[in-house]
Amino acid sequence: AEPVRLKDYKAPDYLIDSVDLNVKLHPTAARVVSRLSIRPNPNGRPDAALILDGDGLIVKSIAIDRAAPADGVVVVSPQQLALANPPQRPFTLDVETEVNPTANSRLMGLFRSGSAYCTQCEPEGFRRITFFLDRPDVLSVYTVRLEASRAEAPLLLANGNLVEAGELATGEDGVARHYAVWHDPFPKPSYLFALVGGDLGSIHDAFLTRSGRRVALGIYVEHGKEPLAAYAMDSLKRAMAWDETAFGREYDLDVFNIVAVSDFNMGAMENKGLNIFNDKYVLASPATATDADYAHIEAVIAHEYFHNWTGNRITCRDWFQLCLKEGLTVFRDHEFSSDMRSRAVHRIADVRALRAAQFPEDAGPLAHNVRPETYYEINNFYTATIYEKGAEVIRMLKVLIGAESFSRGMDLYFERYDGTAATVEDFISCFAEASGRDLSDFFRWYRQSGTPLLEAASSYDASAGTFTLHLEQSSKPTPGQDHKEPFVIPVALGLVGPDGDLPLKTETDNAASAREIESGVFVLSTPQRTIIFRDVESRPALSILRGFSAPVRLDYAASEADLIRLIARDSDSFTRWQAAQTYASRLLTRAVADIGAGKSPAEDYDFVDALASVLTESADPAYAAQMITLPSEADIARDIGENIDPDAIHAARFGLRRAIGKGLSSHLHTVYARLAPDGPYSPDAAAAGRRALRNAALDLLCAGEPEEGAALASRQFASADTMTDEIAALGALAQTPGETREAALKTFYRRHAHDALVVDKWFALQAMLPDADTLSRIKDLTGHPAFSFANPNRVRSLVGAFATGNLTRFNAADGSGFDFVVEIVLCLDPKNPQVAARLLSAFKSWRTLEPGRKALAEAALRRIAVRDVLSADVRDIVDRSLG
Ligand code: BAL
Ligand code: ZN
Repeated sequence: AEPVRLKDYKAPDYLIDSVDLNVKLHPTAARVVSRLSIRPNPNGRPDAALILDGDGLIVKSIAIDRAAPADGVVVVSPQQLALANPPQRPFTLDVETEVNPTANSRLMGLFRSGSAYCTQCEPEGFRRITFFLDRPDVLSVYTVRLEASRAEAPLLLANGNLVEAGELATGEDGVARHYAVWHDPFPKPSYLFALVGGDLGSIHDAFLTRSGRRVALGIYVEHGKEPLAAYAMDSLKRAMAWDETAFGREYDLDVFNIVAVSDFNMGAMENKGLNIFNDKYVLASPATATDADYAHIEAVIAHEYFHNWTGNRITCRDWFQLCLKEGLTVFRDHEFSSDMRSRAVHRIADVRALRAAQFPEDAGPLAHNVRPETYYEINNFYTATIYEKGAEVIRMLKVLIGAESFSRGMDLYFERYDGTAATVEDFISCFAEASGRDLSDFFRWYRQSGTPLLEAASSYDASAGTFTLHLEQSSKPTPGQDHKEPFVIPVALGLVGPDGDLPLKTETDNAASAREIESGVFVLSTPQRTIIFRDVESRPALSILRGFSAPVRLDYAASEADLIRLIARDSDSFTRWQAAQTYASRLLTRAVADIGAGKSPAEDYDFVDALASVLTESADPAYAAQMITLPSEADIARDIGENIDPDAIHAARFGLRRAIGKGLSSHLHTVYARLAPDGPYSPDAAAAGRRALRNAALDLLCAGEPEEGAALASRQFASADTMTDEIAALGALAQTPGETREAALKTFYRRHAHDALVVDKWFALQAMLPDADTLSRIKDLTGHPAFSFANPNRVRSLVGAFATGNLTRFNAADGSGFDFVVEIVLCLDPKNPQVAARLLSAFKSWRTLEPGRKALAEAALRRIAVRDVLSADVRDIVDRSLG
């Protein structure tokens, strides 16, 4: 097949002004009657054929201007409805189709989750409901009439506002039916269409917008789970209020509904006025959801709500512009969470996530631009690069042009592009105009893939009192891009003396350098740059990339004494944390080399002492928890970069955890006792921070003093009244194979067997055990009565957690981990290609492995590649992975 190319974009030849849908819900034969008001697009090609997209549709009837078309006028197949010579004036097209929601295992289009009917249309699911110009630049006003058995689906929801509802005469089958009509006045692309029918419980609230509009809020969940939606509702109201003050964005319909379902490919979906959610991002109680779950719920509820402006009111011209809505909306939800919680801690968590998910993507065969230029399967572009790097690029833009210009640019964007399908160029042009700056070089962040390497070198001249900093950027080739132009990299920095930040003075004092000095942000837009700081009285420690001002890899040979100074004195909370990570990474990299050479790694007391000071001096437990949490095994693998031996990495990390646990034993015990739960539960950031630090201390104690640690963990496991503490204790106990662990796992399952989201945690924890027999445990668990390949959350919790979260066992030296994941991908592909393809992308770093594992990973991928029948989703990932 040929890829879709950005350069081939053409405006649609026809527009669809309005869509009237009449949907009769039925488990196996839902009927969809669609009436489209179509007209030629004045910007399209005259007399062009009209080709509507379909996917697996059974056609029952067709009419043009309400009359049956003559033979040959319309050519239909399950995948397409074509009119070779459509009227060159406005006309209506009526099509009746039938679909089977129960058989829809792809969870795209109209499908069932439990007994409920729901939809997922982004990116190309609407064509699985009816024939349409299923592309984001065709905006239509939708009126949707839903009809269903009242017993089966007392609840009928669609986009927009409810216009009418009522009973229908009982039919010949004796079924009492009812209907509801929904109208969405805002023109929208088909990917934002949604409907829900079912028997669900709900909670309700209201929000008064700043201009006085009263919005009825509803969250719909499985009966009995209503109390678990309270935090989601609270998050929604906070998000609505925040978007008014932070971005001047007000909600625009009379209703905002959220429906939680348990079978969902994505996290959630921003359908206009009717968000549909994976229930994992809605349901929470202290006893079933961790603090991380609460934070995710708050972030995802906000994210989907924020799409109402960034995605829905202004949508994307084509799918190449996906980051226009996703990167921007992630940026907005990060800002929201930072305002709701600790900005410092949030930034660290966001950067950890970016490095864990996006950096490996950008460094491997699946690397792609933030704004891609070709694709075979758009489903595979809902990636960390589009989302997380897309958000980082916007954050960088704000750092570069300043908060005020950024805010003016956003206002301009909303004003100018409201009601349109826009491009990334449109977006960036608003900031160029608002700031008066030429952003054409900055645009390279959208056009070039790969993470740039920023190399910094410095020298200090005591007699001249100068500190010279040399910056250099380079970028390795990525698929399809051998040569890169220099990126525009804002480098936020400071010089730190023994007592804290030193004033910055540079040798040049023109207006540009004055601006840089004032902001602390030095822009590297060429391959190299040298900056000389003057009046520097003693050798400073360089604090570079403050706030993680650009998504780059940094190579700077800071001395260990400098790192210790930064850990103690850096005024920037991000670089202070980074100094501890850099120090740890250095020790770990050395330890991996030692282990590889058959030596035992040397201990480093200075680092342990520095962490001791953090524990005694830090006023913010959440921040201290981040400081004492070592880089993950995947972080270490990335820092090493090539010839990866995951077993050596695991051993090195375990060794350092043990050394810290031993060395800081008394500090950790003190912290653990001091932060014991007191008072009523609160999900807020302060209380969550105390739990985070206490559990980080427990983890290190278990490594340093296995017996004492296990005793603490057992007590915590028995008495925990929050899921955060319970699963942390279980995780701590699970570090040591044996009876205690197995008994705790059994107890946990018994306690929570009725709660699918908690059972997911139970599967995931076992999938990530580093033990040699983990794979056979996982294979057994696929036969567990609670396991199902049909539920994406379950597959992700067991197989996904194994493939992405268990570095040693997935990359086992005998290739068994690869073989297992390949087998699952092949078995899942015919049923749910999106979930299968996502699993397969766990192979994205296979080329960095040591030669033995690398060969086995390649052989496993080739076993997929040679298959004749694969979904487009899996074909695309496997071909690019091997490419
Ligand atoms: N648009 C897909 C789900 C999300 O990013 O909000
Ligand atoms: Zn989104």
